[in-house]
Amino acid sequence: MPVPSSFNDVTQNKTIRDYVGWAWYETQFFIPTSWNADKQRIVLYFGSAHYHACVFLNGIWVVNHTGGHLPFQADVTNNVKFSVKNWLTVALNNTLTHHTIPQGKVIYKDNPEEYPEGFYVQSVNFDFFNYAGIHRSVILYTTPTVYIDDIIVVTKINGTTGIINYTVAVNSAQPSYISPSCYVEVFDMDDDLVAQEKKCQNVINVRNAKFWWPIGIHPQPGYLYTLKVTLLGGNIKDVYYQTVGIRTVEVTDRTFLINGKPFYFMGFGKHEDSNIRGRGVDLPLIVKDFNLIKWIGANSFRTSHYPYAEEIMDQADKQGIVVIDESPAVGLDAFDSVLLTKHLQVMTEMIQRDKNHPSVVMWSVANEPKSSEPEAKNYFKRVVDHTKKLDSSRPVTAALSGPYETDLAGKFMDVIMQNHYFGWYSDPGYTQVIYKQTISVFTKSYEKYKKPIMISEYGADTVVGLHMDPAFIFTEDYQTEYLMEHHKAFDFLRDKGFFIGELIWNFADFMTIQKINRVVGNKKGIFTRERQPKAAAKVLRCRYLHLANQSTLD
Ligand code: E9O
Repeated sequence: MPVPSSFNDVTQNKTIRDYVGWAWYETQFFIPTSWNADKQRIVLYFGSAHYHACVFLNGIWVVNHTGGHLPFQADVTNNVKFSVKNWLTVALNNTLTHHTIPQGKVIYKDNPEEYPEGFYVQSVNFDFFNYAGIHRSVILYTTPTVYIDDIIVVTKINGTTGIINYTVAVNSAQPSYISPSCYVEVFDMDDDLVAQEKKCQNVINVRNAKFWWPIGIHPQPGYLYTLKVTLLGGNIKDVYYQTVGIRTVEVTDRTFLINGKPFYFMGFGKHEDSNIRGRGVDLPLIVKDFNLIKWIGANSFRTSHYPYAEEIMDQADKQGIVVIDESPAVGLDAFDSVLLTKHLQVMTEMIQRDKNHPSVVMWSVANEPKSSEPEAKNYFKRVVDHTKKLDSSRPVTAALSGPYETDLAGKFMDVIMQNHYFGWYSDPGYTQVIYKQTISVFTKSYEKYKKPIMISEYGADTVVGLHMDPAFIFTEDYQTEYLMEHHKAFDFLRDKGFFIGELIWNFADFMTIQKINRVVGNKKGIFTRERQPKAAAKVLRCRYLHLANQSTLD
């Protein structure tokens, strides 16, 4: 099996495509003997592996991880062999249950007259294919034995001064060591040194700073400084380069502010999904997607419905694309303490990984939970409290889809996101209902929550090449008309001042499980799965570029 990739679509074997259970990966590698001579700490790092992973090195267990979308690693200094082959073995299990995030259910069909012996299926609480495999790169890296374990950066702005609040965490593979000191330098994008400090925790002021701005409102979006952290003391030597975007995020009762300026989200819900590699990291695809985002004039996306690869987050930072970082908690339908513990854990891991990305302006804790269930109230209070405890610098949100009247989760959020499908899942074919229903639901929701509100999904399945006029569902003409009706309503709502964004469902067509309302996947893409534009892309491009022109800073 290639790594990184999903295993499902690489072979001609249906059993592998639809596989549920343990899958085994194995590979061999050599390590340079110089790593031994230098007494390096050797770490084995997985960008992600879906879903439960057990890792063995040379036959010895080294680490387990649960959850398919976040990294994990093991110190393998004492497990590796030099001069001879190393064997790396990974057992992966993609089974989803009531107590995994996201949830699923294994259904056994034990009627031998109707089903082959041992037949079972994996049902899932979500609308995308449960791709599995080692989805992101696996890396061996070294550090000195006393090393920089973590860096936390929070930025503020005071007039033209950028304020970088940083904390360096130092760790050691040896039980006792002399605590080193830190030397911290800040370089701008021309590699000029603009500030320096001597402590492992401090505040650095960057005068006349260039701030991190989203694309579309500033001529130089995505400005990044580099924090060079050096450990000093005895023969200790470790260096880490951490990029920093100086920006602030704030929420009032009706606006979303980046660097004190109102920000209007225009973009997409996306997926990590493509032909053959499934959810596996694919660098050309990442670059293509960012080029399409820029071509269409969008400024943001939501990592629906799980944290995306670090390569994607780095691109978002560099290109000034704003990200709503979503946890894998999609479609939760029960809220017990076992699930809660796992949900808190995944929030911890996600914030641990993504806290320093300036592009990440908001944490989305869930998508479409059954938030009218009585247990949802305490559950989401706990999830939001936990998230804010880990990161008080970003607002928290969730994509809600149930009736706002009975929703119990929204009151804990700083921003309300809602998914609505007027003229699609309700009143299909009748685009004339969209304007009124959209205005009505958002106006009333705002009255209930009194918080900034945005649409996090709206969309219509569209089979590329199908045309009909007057528009008919599934045609490109219907998707175009559907969008235009929504845009009229969004403009009305924008004028009211509390409506802060529009994210269309979806960026591109994507694969789902086989079911009778999905014709080889979900076709709500503005682009096809091959990343070619449907007719509606032109409408969207026209709108986004026009709106971006209106919000350009002087
Ligand atoms: C989640 C997303 O992953 N939201 C779904 C998307 C879809 O296309 C899916 O791909 O189905 C839409 C949920 C719609 C909820 C509203 C139902 C209203 C019934 C009348």
